[in-house]
Order: sequence, then structure tokens, then C-alpha cells
Amino acid sequence: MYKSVETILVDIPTIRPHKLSVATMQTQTLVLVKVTTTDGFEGWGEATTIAGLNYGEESPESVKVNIDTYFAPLLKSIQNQNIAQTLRFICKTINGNRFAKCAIQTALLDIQAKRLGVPLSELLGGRLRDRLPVLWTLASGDTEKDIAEAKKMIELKRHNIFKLKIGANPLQQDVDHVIAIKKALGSEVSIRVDVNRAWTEREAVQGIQQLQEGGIDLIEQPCAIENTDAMARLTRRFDVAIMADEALSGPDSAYRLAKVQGADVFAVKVEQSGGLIEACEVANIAKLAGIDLYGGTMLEGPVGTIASAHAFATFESLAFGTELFGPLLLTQEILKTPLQYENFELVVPHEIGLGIEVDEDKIDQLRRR
Ligand code: MUC
Ligand code: MG
Repeated sequence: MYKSVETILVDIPTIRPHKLSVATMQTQTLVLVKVTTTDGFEGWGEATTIAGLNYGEESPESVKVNIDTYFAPLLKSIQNQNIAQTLRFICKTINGNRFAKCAIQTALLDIQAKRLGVPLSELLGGRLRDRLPVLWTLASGDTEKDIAEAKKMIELKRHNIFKLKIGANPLQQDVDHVIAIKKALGSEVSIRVDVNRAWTEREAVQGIQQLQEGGIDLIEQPCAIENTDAMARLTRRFDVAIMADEALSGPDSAYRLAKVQGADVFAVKVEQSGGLIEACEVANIAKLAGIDLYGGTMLEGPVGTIASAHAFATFESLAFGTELFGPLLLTQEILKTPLQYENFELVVPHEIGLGIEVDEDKIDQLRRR
């Protein structure tokens, strides 16, 4: 049934340094997975992470070793076409490894959607929208450069919402940087911040107070992943929306956070959730708990980005939009036809499966040997 499972690491320089509190990225390593079947289908998935092990629990190298050593033989041993049973079997047999599981699941869903002749979103319940708003992250580390970059994006009609990466500098310096950008871009432009868990609760209170007064719309993951109590207290204390990102590692964590109202908004990420199906479960938990949604990214390339788009297109409400800009941060294209970004949105394709065509010659040129 499954003929081959290949994991390919592709190192691509970013268009500029991307500064997060946990690392500065100059290159992104795409982790691509290609699965083929004995009846001639081919599916793609992605397990890309951010800055090696600085951000998540799986590295590009660990994903490759674990897929090659454990997932691939398991998949090749499976003799049926039932995707639900196959995914259940993988989850029962292999612990953890959410990013790898997401890549494999995406490839299997891509194959199944192609076999059935439908876009992948149809396997997730069907899409409610064909376009997703996409913000841009300003993370050059320089206030004037960030302002110029934002103005250019607005002019190009590429993005009109911006997220600022903070937490690497002293608190007041970060806050002043954010307020200066907000002032330069004006009240019409939504500005959000991502602290990537850099603040203690006391620092968060100090920082968020000023950011709220400065007209910032969203505060992402201000405190440590484990500090659910602090997240809940900040959510109660402030009017500005508090968003959980790294604290969400799939439906279980979503349920636990929702129970204590540990956030106003969930940043749903397909890889962090452990798959597209699980990302939809996180979205449902949020809906039931009255928590708003945002479509997050692990700065994947076009495969993971469009897979996320198929999942997010099924969400009933996406109050804070998405950040599916990963491919635009890269200096190289790996699709035969690039993803369509226009009018501040990403278009979700109608073609079967993921609806993309991977340029394998290009990947062959760029892959890590
Ligand atoms: C994160 O924590 O949100 C997503 C967009 C971006 O600029 O960084 C990532 C990670
Ligand atoms: Mg984040």
C-alpha cells in the first residue's frame, strides 16, 4: 500500500534576519515529507520548526531520524486504505512527535483527498471560506526598518495587520519600540505583540498595561508555557486580548486552558496540535469555551502553510485572522506555481488534495546532503 516515505531537509535563507525572543533566524530548515503508494498516489506533508530546538521539542534532524526509523517501517507494514485506522494505529504505536505526526497525517490526507478527487479541506468537514487574512511579522530588530517594511507591505496590499516579536530586549525598550511603530502606522492598522514566553508575570503586568494604553490589540504568549495560572490572571486582569500559543500542544492542553479561561484567543497551529484533524479539535474546544481563534504558523514553507489553510478554512470563526506568511519569508520557491497572496489574503486552492505542485528538481538542488 505505502511504497515509500521520504523526509527531506531543505535549508533556505530568510529574506532578512527574523528576531524572536528565543533566537534570530537567518535560515529556515523546511522538513518535507513525501509519501507514495503502490497504486500511484503521492502525498506531501511538512514538519518544519523554528530555530532547531530553541522553540519546539522536535528538531528537523530528530523528525527525520524518527520518521525514517519508526514511522516509515510502520506505514509500509499497513495493509489497508482506511486513513482513520492508520492514524489511530500510528498514535497508539508512537508516543509524542507531534510535528512528525502532523507531516505524516498531512501526506496521508493529501493522498486520500486525491484518491477521492476533492480538496483536502473536504476531509476536514468542508471549508467555510476560500480566502484567509494574513498578517506579517515585523522582526528585523530595528524600529525604523520595521516601520518602512510595514508601509511597503500596506502599499503592496500584502498585509495590513502586523505582529511584533518582543521579549529579547529589556522590557521598556521593547514597549517603546512597539508604541513607536503603532504611532507611525496609525489607529487603522492593527498591531499585536508576541512575547514568546519571555516575561515573568510581574513583567507581563507592567508591559501589558502600557501596551493596552498604547492601543495594541493582542498579546501573544507573554509567560512560560507551564504558567497557566499567570495566563488566566492576565486574561482576567486586562481588556486587551491575551493569546495562548506555545502553551497549546494539542486538544488536551486546549481543554485544560479553556477550563481555567487561560486565554481570550487560541493560536491554533497544525504541527503543535499534532495534525490537521487535531487542530480542528482545538478549534472546536475554543468555540465551546467562547475563546476566539487565530491561525498560527511554525514558519512553514508552502506545504505546511497550505495544509494549515485547508484546516483554518473550515473554522466557523477566525476572529484574529492568520499568520500564514511563512513562504514569503523565504528567498527560494519550491512550488511550480507559488501560493496566491493577494489583497491582504491567502487563497485556499480548489484543486484536489493540498492543491499544490511541488517542484522536485528545485528541492533536489536545495536539499541537505
Ligand atoms: C510564533 O511564536 O508565533 C510565527 C510567526 C512568527 O513570526 O514567528 C512564529 C512563531
Ligand atoms: Mg507565537
